[in-house]
Amino acid sequence: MFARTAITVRAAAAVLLLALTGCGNAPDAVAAPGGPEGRLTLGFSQVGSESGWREANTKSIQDAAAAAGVELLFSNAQGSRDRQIEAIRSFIEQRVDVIAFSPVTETGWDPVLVEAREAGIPVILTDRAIQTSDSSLYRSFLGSDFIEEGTKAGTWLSDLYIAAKEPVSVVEIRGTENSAPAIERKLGFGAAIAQNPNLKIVASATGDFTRVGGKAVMEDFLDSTPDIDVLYAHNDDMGLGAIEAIEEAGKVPGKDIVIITVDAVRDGMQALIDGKINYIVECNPLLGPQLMELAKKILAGERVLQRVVTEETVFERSGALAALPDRQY
Ligand code: GYE
Repeated sequence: MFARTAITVRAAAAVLLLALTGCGNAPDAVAAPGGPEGRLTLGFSQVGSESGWREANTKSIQDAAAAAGVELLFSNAQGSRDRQIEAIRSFIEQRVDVIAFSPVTETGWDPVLVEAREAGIPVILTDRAIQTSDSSLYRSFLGSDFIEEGTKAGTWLSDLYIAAKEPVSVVEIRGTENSAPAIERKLGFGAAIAQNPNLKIVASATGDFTRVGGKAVMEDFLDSTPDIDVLYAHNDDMGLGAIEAIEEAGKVPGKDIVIITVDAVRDGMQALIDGKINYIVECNPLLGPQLMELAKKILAGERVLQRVVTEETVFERSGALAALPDRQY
């Protein structure tokens, strides 16, 4: 279903999917929640703890479960797909009411999701999508539109260099290989900067969404690539790691090299205020309350949308200054 030959194909498929499903799945029979005192039991497999975004996401899910009276079985896969599959199997064995997970990579999920379906346990994807030919393997996917995030980053950059007379060298630090956000943030960005023929991606490598990874990749880029004008990092943490490398190389981040990141976590926003990052595309990690609501609705046999997109904005310095004091993450 997730063909990516062109963004338009994907968008059209999404519209078609909504039309075919009539904006949601058929309701299931009402199941009796099986946790202590009849509470809903939710098994959640988290990607890991690679970034500030992930920490905020974990806290949001744990807080929302407590507030909603949901019995949460939380498992951290530390970046391993195999560990996520094991966690999902153990949730099936424990006969939880609902399984939710944030898939570390896009592929390889069908067999374990078939097992969940055979056990009659509904699955919700949060944050990241999967590639599957059978979209009935999950009931809903709650998370950001990563193509849109990449598009916002690329459009801002295209506009910034609208009057450029010379080629602009862009380096890219990608997220975890084969993860939905890394694939789609690249796609959206690439399509948007194609509008400005002066912009060229001269180097691209993965920093695995971590600060350490971002720093190491930027060190390599600074050694191997002359005259870098722009850095596009797929998250704040990798951008912050890259900033360390840039400063250690005697350059001024935000001035000698224009920096764009995604997430808008507190440390990223502070770097934007300090002039070290120039533009941040927001990615909202506070998915917990919506996840609890979806789980309860599914269990009550209500219809839910198969795709729930989170609302997000973008920040330049002035916006970051205004938003930071009230920021939860
Ligand atoms: O942007 C990054 C994290 O999947 C949206 O994963 C998430 C991404 C987020 O580690 O910081």
